[in-house]
Amino acid sequence: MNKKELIQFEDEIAKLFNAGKIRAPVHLYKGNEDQIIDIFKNIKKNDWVFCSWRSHYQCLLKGVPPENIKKEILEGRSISLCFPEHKIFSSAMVGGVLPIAVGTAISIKYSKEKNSKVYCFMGEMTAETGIAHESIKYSRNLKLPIHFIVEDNEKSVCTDTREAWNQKKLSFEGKNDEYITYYKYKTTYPHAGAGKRVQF
Ligand SMILES: Cc1ncc(C[n+]2csc(CCOP(=O)(O)OP(=O)(O)O)c2C)c(N)n1
Repeated sequence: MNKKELIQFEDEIAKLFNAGKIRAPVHLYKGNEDQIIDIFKNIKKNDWVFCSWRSHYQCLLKGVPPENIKKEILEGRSISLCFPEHKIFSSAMVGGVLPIAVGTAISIKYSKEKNSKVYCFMGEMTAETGIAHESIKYSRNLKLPIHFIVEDNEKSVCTDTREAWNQKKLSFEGKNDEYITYYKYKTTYPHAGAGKRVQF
């Protein structure tokens, strides 16, 4: 799936949401297409992907058919999209998937099935939580087959993340190594919803 197709998918969901066809929260991406496409060049079919409430792009890039994703979203499940047959899982809890992702990486490390890796996406506010710090530290120290992606849109709902922590440079800002990819993007969508109707 290319950049244009990703944007088209989100724009269609935005229209459906604003028209009142989706009666549950949606969290849309915009402005990070180049970065996320680049990350998915390394993610294979057999790898595991863990996401937050914002996961439409990951599902599309993992190979879930767009019509299946749209169906789930229309049924109100955008916030926690899970497609086990495609090895992609999401949680609407801040930090919710992180220990599950780490546990999956532990299980790969100690099983005979060595041909898969875990990729775990999180926002920059999630990356500042204790559970993120512990998950990343543990994964590095035990050399687990996992890679964390920190996506920085500078906001936690409506709060400026750097202001909230009184911290000019965030904990993983600029990190790009075997265990972490950090990138910044500017979205044109609000935290949730699509600018009209009810916001969460
Ligand atoms: C345990 C928990 N606390 C609070 C929330 C409410 N909440 C939803 S998203 C969010 C902000 C997360 O910001 P960030 O990690 O930067 O991700 P973004 O939404 O910007 O992609 C918060 C506080 C939640 N979902 N779960």
